[in-house]
Amino acid sequence: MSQNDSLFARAQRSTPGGVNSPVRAFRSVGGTPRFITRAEGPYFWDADGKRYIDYIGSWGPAIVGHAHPEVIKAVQAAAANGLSFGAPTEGEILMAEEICKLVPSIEMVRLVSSGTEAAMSALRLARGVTGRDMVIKFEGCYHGHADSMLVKAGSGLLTFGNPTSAGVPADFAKHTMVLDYNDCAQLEETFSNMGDRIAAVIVEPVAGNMNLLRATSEFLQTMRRLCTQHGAVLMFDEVMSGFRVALGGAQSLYGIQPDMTVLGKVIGGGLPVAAFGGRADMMKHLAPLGPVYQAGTLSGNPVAVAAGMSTLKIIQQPGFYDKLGAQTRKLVDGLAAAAKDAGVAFSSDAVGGMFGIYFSEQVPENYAQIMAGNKERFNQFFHAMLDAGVYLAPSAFEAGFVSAMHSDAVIDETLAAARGSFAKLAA
Ligand code: KE4
Repeated sequence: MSQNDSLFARAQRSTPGGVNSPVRAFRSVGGTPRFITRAEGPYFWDADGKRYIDYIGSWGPAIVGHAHPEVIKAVQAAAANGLSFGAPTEGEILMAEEICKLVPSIEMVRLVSSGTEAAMSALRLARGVTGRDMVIKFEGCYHGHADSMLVKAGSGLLTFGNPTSAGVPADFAKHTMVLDYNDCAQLEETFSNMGDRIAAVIVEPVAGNMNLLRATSEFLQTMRRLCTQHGAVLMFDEVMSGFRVALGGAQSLYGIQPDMTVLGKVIGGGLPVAAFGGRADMMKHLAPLGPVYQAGTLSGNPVAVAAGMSTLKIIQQPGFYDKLGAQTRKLVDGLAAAAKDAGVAFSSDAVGGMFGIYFSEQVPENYAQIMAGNKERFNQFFHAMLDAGVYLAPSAFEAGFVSAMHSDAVIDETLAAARGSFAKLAA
């Protein structure tokens, strides 16, 4: 029995499913999760001592590479001064100023400890600001596990939400409408039916939780126009795309200014920092200034902020995103070429440092096309790559992530493993 097997068996005795977040359990791909002992640069090692080229990067945070010396040094220095004070620190000011500088649509920002907390708080703020209850989200987008976000498309004309999770009362879901990603007509119709009841539209402007899916410019522009016209808050959930697809996030690529933005992952550099921010006139509704309550013991934690600030400094180095984008594009184009040579139906896409791989002829343009992909083929490819020392996201419905440490040699090693893996599929 491998160390991973014995650790997994033991973990399941004390933790539901043996994991602290469901996607880590390999339920979608089958097999035994790898228990990671350490990580460095583009690599991590499992409990059996096997090295992997890592393409999840903690689901986005490890953009400068694992255990970057500058980040580790910043964390060690901060930790030596104490771990948490429950009182304000200068570091939180520096982080807030940096976020406002890098994301111009954010005039004020509140730090929290997870993307879920950031999205949940931002939605409460939008409801408080507008005095309205309805929120629109899109099928396939994930905004954390707050009750009102665990909602799937309802039946019937108005697509009122139904819970996707046990434990979520129908009443908590009924104020969430779930529409189709990239469907402008449906958005227009919904706003014309009830625009004056909509508090916010929340969207992943580059989606990464159904696999990578790009929003069309028309989709986001329609959203922006309708929210302005009807007084609804346009909220970009850039927890994943923020500082990942570009320094200014997806909003800088599309040239669209949301009213609020949700951030996470990269701004913590691997430690728990997330944030929500936007127009100052909206943010001032937050306690202690205004009537919308929100709080957090570890919000703005000094050690986590040190990791985040160090990471934000590194990604602002000249050419960082040109290089990251080039490496990611080299990866996805190389994968497509290898699949073609093997005669496997496959496509791929990349936006900045995140990518999608699809076992379908064309790059999907909506949720239905993603769902039509060959999941079994993905699972076979996932395990063939895992055996070859390449760790992809353990689900056909997740995006992948490249770091600044994924050099040409690392990408070439990955593509060699892919050629062998595609050959196995074609056999
Ligand atoms: P957290 O609460 O997991 O920090 O963030 C929730 C969240 C919110 N918004 C977006 C766009 C996100 O991608 C996420 C979290 N992403 C997943 C990756 N599919 C985290 C991985 C996991 O759940 O373990």
